[in-house]
Amino acid sequence: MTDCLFCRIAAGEIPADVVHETDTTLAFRDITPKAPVHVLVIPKAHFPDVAALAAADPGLAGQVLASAGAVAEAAGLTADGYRTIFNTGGYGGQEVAHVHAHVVGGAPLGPMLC
Ligand code: DGP
Repeated sequence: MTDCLFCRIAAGEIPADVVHETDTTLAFRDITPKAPVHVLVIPKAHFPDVAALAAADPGLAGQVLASAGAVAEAAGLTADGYRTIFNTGGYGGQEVAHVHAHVVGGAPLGPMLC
């Protein structure tokens, strides 16, 4: 989708601080981090939210989760713990309608939401 911000990042049209990439997924630092480590993991293909992704392509949903785990491992988050969040829709606080996992950690998170 040419009008989708994260599709444009996946296509390399908009710069991002990429920390992990596979054939099907991309992980890059959030532009407004809410924690010392705050990375977004997306499928390169466009799906509006996690429910749509899981319904259409469960294998790709698993690849997004695996990439989130790889990001956490590479960032050194696994010993102390971290959070993986999928916001969905307006009440869920989703601002970008291209499914993305927030991987946040590096400090105690308490009740913080992305
Ligand atoms: P959500 O509210 O769950 O849709 O999260 C969207 C996140 O995307 C938000 O934390 C800020 C981040 N974001 C928005 N625009 C950009 C951008 O252009 N680049 C990067 N790296 N992150 C962005």
